[in-house]
Amino acid sequence: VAALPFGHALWAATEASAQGAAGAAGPTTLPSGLIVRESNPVNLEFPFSRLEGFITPTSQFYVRSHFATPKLDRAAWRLRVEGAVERPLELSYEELLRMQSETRPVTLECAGNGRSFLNPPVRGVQWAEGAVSNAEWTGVPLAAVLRRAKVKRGAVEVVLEGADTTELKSVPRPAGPIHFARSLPLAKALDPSVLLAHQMNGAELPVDHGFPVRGVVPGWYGVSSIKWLTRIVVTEQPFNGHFQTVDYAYYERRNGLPSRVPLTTMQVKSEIARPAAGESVPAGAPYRVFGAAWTGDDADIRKVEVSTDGGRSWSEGKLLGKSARGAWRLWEYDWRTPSAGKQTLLARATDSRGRTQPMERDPDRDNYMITHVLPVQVTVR
Ligand SMILES: Nc1nc2c(c(=O)[nH]1)N[C@H]1C(S)=C(S)[C@@H](COP(=O)(O)O)O[C@H]1N2
Ligand SMILES: [Mo]
Repeated sequence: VAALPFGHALWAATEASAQGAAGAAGPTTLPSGLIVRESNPVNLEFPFSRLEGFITPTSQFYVRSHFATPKLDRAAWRLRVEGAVERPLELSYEELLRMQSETRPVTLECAGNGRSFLNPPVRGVQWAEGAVSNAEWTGVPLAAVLRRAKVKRGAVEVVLEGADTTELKSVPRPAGPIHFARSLPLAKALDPSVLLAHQMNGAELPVDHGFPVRGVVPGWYGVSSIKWLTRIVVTEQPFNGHFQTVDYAYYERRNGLPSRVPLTTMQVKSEIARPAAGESVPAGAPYRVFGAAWTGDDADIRKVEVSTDGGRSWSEGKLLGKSARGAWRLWEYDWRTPSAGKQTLLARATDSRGRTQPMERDPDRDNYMITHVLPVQVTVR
C-alpha cells in the first residue's frame, strides 16, 4: 500500500484484510447482503458499496445490538414516563399510536463506524464503512409525550431506557443487571424532530431495530436512538450511566484538562460507495464515483470534494436530491479515468457551519467518531 501524503495507509486494504481479527476467511454475508460482524449479540453491517438510493431498504439497514435481543409483546408493552414530571404516565402501544405521528428520513451512524480502518486497531466491533444507514421513521414526537407528563421545573435531562439488559463484566460496574440507556439534554428531548418511532420504511419496526418502539434522535450518533424503549426518566441531574460516560464517551480537552464527554452529535463525514476499495475500473473511460455525506444537528452538507490522485488535487462533486436535515445526502462525481495504474480516491465533506472532515485522525477520539478522510485505492486497467 503506497504511503499517502497525510501519513496513513489504510482503507486501501481489501475487505478481507480490513477485517483484522475476523480472520482470513472473511465475514459471513446474509442473503440480504448484510455482513455479519457478530451474531450473538446481533451486529450486522450494511454493504456500503451496494448503496443505491436515499432510503436503505430495511433488510439492508445495519444492526447494532449490545445484548440479547428482547422479544417484546405488543399487548403487554408499556412505556413508563417518570422522574421529574407532574403526571407520571404509562402508555400502551395503542395509546401511543393514537397520538399524532410524523414521518421523517433519519440517518443513523454508529459512532464506531469505520473502526476497522484504524491503525493500530482499537477495541469494539470492527466495522468497515457500513455501520450507517438511512430510513424513513414514523413516530410520535418525544416532546408530545413529555408535554402530557408535564416536565417539572428544574429538570435537566431525559433518559431513554431499553428493555435489554446485561451484567457488566468490566470495572467500574454496578451490582446486578443494567439496561441499555442514554440521556438527552432537555432541550434536545423537546426538539420536535426527536421521535418515538413505531414504523421504519412504512412497516412495523423489525425486532432487531427495536420493536415495538424506539427513539430516533436525528443528527446524533446512533447510540442515542434507544431500541425496545420501555422507560423514560426525566432527571434533575445529568445522567452518568455506563453507556453515557464510561462507554460511548471520549476525552475532550477543556482548558488543557482531558474531560470525559458523552458522544452526541454526528461529525461531518462522507464515504465513497463506488468504486469500492480494491475494485478495478476501465482506463480512459467515464466512471461515476458515488457516495453519501452527512453531518450533525442543525447543519446540512454544503459540498463534497473528491480527489482521484491521492489528495494532490480536488474537484467538487455534485450533491443529489434535496437536503433533508438529519438524513444523509447522496453525491456523485464524474471521473474520467486515467491510463492504467493504481489510483487513490478521497472524498471530503463540508457542512453549512463550515466544518470540513479532517485529514488526520484525532487520537483523543480513541475508538469512536472516525471521520478523517480515508483513501480508497483502485486499479485502473
Ligand atoms: N436498547 C438498545 N438501544 C440501542 C442499542 C442497544 O444495544 N440497545 N444500540 C445503539 C447503538 S450503539 C446504535 S448505533 C443504534 C443502532 O440501531 P440499529 O440497530 O437499528 O441500526 O441503536 C442504539 N440503540
Ligand atoms: Mo453505535
